[in-house]
Amino acid sequence: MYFQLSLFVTVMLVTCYAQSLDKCAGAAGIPGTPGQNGLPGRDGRDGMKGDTGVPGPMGPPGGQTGPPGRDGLTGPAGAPGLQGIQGMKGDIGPPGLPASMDDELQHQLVNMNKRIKKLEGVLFLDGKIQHVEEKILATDGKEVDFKTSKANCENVGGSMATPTNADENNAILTILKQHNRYAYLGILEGATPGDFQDLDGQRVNYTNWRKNEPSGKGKENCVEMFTDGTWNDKACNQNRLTVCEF
Ligand SMILES: [Ca+2]
Repeated sequence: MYFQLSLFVTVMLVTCYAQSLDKCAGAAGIPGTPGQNGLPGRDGRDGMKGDTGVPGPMGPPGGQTGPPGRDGLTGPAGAPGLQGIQGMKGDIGPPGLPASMDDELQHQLVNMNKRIKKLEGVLFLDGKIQHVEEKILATDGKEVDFKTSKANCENVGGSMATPTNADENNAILTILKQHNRYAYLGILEGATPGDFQDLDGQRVNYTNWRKNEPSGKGKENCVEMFTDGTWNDKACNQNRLTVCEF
């Protein structure tokens, strides 16, 4: 601005000098004050759209949780659990019909009895068993000592044959004759020599000793039956035919 004002005064002085010295006698006026700045111009038009910027850095951990994933495959079966506590005892059921009044049960019992008798007949016919009253006698055909013979009979639910009368003695004798062997009986000598007892410890009432037997005087604690049905006291370690009663 100052430069423009100086230039203006200089031009006026030169002009005056060129026309006439009289007409340029007055002094130059005081320069006016600078004008005020104009108003700001209007906004220009929008420029062109810029390029897409580079992706920003990954955010800090702890962002929002994503949606749940799908269910995984079924795992192997677990170990069995502990056994539960035993349940309470149930109530007593209603009273049943007395067996004597149950016609169906009675019918079945009669048929079962008939069936058993038939089977006994088959076994007797084949020489497999002897029976006296309710007692059935049979052998496994093996000759063993007293202890083994006793165990063999008990293992099949019976006991060593122990005759309590002549009929039972004869039934055992029939088996001995079939095999032509002697057999131990279910009788043992007690603590007192000559005191022979059955395997329940009861003194035997029926005996069939051979003449001059028993002769062991406490040294022969077992009893064997000969093939004529008579008895003899004998050591227990001999091998004799096993005959059991059921
Ligand atoms: Ca003897």
